[in-house]
Amino acid sequence: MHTEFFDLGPAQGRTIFVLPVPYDGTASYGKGTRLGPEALFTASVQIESYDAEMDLDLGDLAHFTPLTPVHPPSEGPEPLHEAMRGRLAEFDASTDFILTLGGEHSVPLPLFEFYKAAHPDLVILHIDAHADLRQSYGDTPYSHACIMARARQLGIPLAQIGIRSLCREQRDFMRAQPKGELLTMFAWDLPTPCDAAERVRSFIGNRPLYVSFDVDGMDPGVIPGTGTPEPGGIQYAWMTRFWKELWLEGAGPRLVGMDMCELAPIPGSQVSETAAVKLIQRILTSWLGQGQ
Ligand SMILES: [Mn+2]
Repeated sequence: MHTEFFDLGPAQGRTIFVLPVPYDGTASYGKGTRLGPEALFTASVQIESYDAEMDLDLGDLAHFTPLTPVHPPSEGPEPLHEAMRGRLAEFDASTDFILTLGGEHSVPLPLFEFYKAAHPDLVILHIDAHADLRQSYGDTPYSHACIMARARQLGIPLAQIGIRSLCREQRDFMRAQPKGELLTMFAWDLPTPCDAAERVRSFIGNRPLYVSFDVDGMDPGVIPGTGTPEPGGIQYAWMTRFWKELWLEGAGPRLVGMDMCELAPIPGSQVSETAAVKLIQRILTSWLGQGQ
């Protein structure tokens, strides 16, 4: 694993801990997300830290402290989650910002628990093609297809963007959620980025925010390197504009942590990891640079 995430020069601004979790044990179709963290590290040092549209440089706002990867000690998601909980015990959820790099989308459950314990009113913003609201899949409630059902079980309100693949059971689950606990923006009915940001801001209010980003929420034309691709996803310009709008003029929510999951690099192509890393950059730049 590389020691540098982005190429930023002297350490300035907010400390971002980077936690690589190279795991694809429950992946149900294409494998390879265990290679995601390494690809994201490699791509990160190739892109400009200056975001020309924002007129902000990530290097002025943040510096990254990579952590050693958490490897699954044995088969199944539960031992991985236990290993992650052990690692997270070294950190303080009320102050430490952890950027988790998956790995598949079963990975961030311990992060949800970690931040929820310190921030009881935590809200998750979930970017994904899949609703991930199955109660169980492949004989485990900890599958990547169930991660947001587990978040709801923890009592965490959920805003979802880009959803376009779900079963009837999940639609019924969505409809049964108490008012104010679930906001789903389906991919076929996306508002403008500005309107979406407004809706998400009013859903979150003053509560702390965790972003859980499955790269397959993006259109496969933008990020083809993922295990369970779905056509008709979010376009790059929409997504980058959304983050910019979310924190426009300092009006946006307080971000406490985030993850980027489900990147499965395609050998010989750097398209997917480059787009994913640029989205991480845009999220952090929009949040940390708000009001500047
Ligand atoms: Mn997904």
